[in-house]
Amino acid sequence: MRVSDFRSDTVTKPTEKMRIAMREAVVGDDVLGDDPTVKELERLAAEKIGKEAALFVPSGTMGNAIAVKVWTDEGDEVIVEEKSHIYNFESGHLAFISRVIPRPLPSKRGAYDIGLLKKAVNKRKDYHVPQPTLITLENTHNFWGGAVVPLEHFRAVREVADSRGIRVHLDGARIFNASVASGIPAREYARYVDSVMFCLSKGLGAPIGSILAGPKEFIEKARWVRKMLGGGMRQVGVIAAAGIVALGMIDRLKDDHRRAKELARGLSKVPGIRINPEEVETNIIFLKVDDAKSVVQKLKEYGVLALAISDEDIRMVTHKDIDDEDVNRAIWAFKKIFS
Ligand code: TLP
Repeated sequence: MRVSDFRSDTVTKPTEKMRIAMREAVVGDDVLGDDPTVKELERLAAEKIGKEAALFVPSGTMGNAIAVKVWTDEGDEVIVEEKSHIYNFESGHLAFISRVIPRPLPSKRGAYDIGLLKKAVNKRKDYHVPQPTLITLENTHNFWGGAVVPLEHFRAVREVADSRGIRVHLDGARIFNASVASGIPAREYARYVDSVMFCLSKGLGAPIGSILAGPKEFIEKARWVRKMLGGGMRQVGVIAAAGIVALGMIDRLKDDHRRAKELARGLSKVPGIRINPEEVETNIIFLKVDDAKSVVQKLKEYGVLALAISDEDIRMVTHKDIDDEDVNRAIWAFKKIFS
């Protein structure tokens, strides 16, 4: 039976072009600085995102963890959005690796209330009080259902950060989804942040790997921290080669967005499922049902995989290995379950 895997856009298999590129990649020892394929990927990635330099890292989590470590000192405060991945889903590296205190703030679909943000950064300079040195943003915002955080919000956050000399890091795991959905180049979003992490291994289809980008001096320190965390990889050009191919796959994200919308529209007509298709902006959809776990279990019997995120929330993600037939099969399976 064909399996339609909507659990995440991380599940994509490498394309034929990627496999050929991987096989033919010219490699060297990247820890010693001589893997030409990695260097090429880092050059292309920095150019694409409009930053001075870039570093290839094994995962998005490591990219975010390195950024926090480089920008902060132990005991600093880091402002995070309350539903953000960096705060909720990265095994607590803020505390474990950087020893900083996260300050979660609420948001509207990933955009902070600027009044609250100002209040949070305008801390009394008093040695009782942890001082914020970093603000984090996430675009698209995963647990706000792939919401696109508007560019004006980036400008506003930059202004607040500058008023206190605070850094801004963007978890841009899916920044190209935001870019394709809004028509705004990814580098425009990146302009307003000091550093950005984006994933090659999600909608762009690479099997492994993310990019951390920022000023040259930041990336030099990041390389140091990556090694400390055991993320120095040797002949990793074999993987970077797939990453180079992935950078050429940005345009196809629009197909994922169209399919997510179609899926959401189809599901919104099924009694028992609560979803607003108007809120679906990119490739992630969240739907509410009475018992998410049992629905996900039944879906599996129809060859449809989804994730139960809470007792009543199911997340489904479209990606390059999901086609129109998979979308139709998923709608059909839900109809069966709820009939
Ligand atoms: N997200 C994964 C899971 O961890 C939830 C997914 O399936 O969506 N930032 C954001 C916004 C992410 O969504 C993810 C992964 C990461 C960072 C971490 O990337 P990896 O998995 O490469 O460490």
